[in-house]
Amino acid sequence: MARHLITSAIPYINGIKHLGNLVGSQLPADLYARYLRRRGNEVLFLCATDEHGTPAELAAAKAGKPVADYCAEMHAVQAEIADGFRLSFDHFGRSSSDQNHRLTQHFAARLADADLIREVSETQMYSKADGRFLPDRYIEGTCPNCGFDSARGDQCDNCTKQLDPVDLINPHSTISGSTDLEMRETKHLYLRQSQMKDQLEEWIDTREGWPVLTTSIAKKWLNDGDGLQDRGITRDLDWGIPVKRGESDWPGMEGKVFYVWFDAPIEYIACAQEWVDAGKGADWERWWRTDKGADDVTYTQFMGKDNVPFHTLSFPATILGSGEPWKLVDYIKSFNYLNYDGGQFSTSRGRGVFMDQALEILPADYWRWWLLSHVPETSDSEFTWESFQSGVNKDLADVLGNFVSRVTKFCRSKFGEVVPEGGDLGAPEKALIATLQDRLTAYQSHMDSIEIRKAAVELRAIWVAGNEYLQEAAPWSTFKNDPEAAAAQIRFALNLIPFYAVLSAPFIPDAAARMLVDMKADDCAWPASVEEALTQLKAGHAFTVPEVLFAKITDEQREDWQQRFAGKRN
Ligand code: B3M
Ligand code: ZN
Repeated sequence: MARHLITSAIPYINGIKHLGNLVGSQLPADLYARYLRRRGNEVLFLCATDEHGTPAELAAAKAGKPVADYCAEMHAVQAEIADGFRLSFDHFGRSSSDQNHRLTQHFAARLADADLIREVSETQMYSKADGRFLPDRYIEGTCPNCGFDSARGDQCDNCTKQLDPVDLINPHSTISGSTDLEMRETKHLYLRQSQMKDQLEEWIDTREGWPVLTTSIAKKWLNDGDGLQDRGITRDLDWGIPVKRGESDWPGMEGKVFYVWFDAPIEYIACAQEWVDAGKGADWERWWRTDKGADDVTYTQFMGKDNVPFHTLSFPATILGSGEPWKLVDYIKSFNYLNYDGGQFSTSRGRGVFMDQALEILPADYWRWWLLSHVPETSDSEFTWESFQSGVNKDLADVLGNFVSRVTKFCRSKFGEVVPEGGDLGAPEKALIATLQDRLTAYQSHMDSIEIRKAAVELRAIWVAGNEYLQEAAPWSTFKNDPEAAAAQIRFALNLIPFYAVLSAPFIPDAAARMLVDMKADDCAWPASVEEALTQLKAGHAFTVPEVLFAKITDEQREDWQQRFAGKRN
């Protein structure tokens, strides 16, 4: 049994995420995890909340709560919503866990021992109005690289360049808006990434078949200007992981914490420890330590493109620099952005659909199907209500749902809720089996290579093929002259239902589960041969006609939602 470690970028704790966030990491990661499990692999699928840094502090301040309380509450909220979307994490951890504190401090010690950390006395932006230093999101200004006017202190969201607050043009405090900023002396730790440039570049150059989006971003920052820059990994903040060298104090670093982007990826490892400590697993090292069996593991990470520099450069620098046998990522699947109805999703302006709202109006499968079949894989893509309505109504209701309903209802009316006796498979059935065998092979190969849109197209074609068969075989006509032949057609068509359910489960797990339960076929395995799979339900096997699997979205609903989500949440 092959072993797969899968991580999704860990969402910031600072509020409920929108559908653009969901489709950029957690949802495709879940699709892949569900697929690999169904194919019989051993999978460890991890995600967590990213609880440190300025996003957490700012959000807690806005909510008027102590940061620790705010994080605990929001973690529970995000966990519940993840559950609602059926994200099948083996563990949903917290970057503020004790495990991550210890591990982050451990990595810092190893890097310092390897002479990969230097202490820098530098001047940082200090706001007199706010009485504090302004790291990262506490400061915004114009990006020196692309001119975007709301670049943050640590990164430009427009061009993905990693920044330092002092790089920004026309900076201002995001707490008070004050531009009365001055440079004050403070001491920080820097990770000497520049020392590791060649090692990182060699590692990236030897990765096979990585998406261009991933490698091009990595190469860009490796060779940008003077090459890979050292990165500050500490901050003047209250909330975070205290700067320590292992268990020892770090003289001069009192009262400082590690930069959120230093400890967040380490949480991928700490999360596996949390998973064990929560009693859900027995051994985390066989997933993460190459000296303890993890070299047999295939490790795939999922993330939006803005997160790529941290996963191709900073985190590998931490891992490689430690000199310890940690597992490095094998494949990074990165995504472009999903836009919303002619603009961008906006958390601050409440523009677009947020995860909690989505589940209030429709079941998870509807969203999963549309989002995954429109995932921004090769370019940015756009959510429009028209496209969503048409995806749900045509693909789910008219094609898959309708097939299941026609077949089961016709059977019930003529033969009862039981698979009928009938003749052998004829030429049309054998032709469909051959078509489906080819399509299954294509579907598997797209899923194996995580080409999600292609996989969705293939899955839909598999559903369509069943509808076309039904249309041509027309058992309702056959029945008039030859009830036995009609019975054989229906028996064959009934067998397509569990087959569809198993193949569709990674995309639409709830509907798939219902189909299997109603067909009393919940022990169905991934099909090795289509012919075998389609003769599994024998004559005499009882089933229940499923409830309507997918309700159509009406024009009225669509218009109503379009207005409701146009902006100004709260
Ligand atoms: N929390 C950014 C984001 O949510 C960040 C990802 C961390 S992955 C280690 O987009
Ligand atoms: Zn920029």
